[in-house]
Amino acid sequence: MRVKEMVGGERRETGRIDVLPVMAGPTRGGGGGDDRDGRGIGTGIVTKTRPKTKKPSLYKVLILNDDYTPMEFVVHVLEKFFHKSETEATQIMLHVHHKGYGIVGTFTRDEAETKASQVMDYSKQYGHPLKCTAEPEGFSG
Ligand code: TYC
Repeated sequence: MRVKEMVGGERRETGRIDVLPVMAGPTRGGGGGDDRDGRGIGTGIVTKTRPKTKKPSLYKVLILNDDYTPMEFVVHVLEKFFHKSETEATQIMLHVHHKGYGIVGTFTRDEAETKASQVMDYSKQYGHPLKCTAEPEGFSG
């Protein structure tokens, strides 16, 4: 039975319900009556429902090289949107400058798409063509 489907949440419920037996001891007195099954009153099986959860799929955020965005601006973007230190931001920027692209971080789909849009909107505001994309983890083309 399908219960709930959420896109991009922290942890996604997949819809199946687990029924867990829970230990239950006698609830009254100490070994008094009988509930016709010989085990005494209050010894039935208690069940508890627990929705099965699944980790959300992850997305990589990449930045792409271009010939026009200033290096200092790329470093600034990595500090501002991805909380990189100046040293790490500079290393990532140089990697992208030489290799053409680089992974900046891994996020839920929603976070990754939001970061990519924020970076491109911000860069555009400053007149730079910096491109940033969100790709599913494991995607290689
Ligand atoms: N290639 C750019 C330059 O020489 C610098 C740059 C680095 C641009 C990384 C984009 O994602 C980028 N000014």
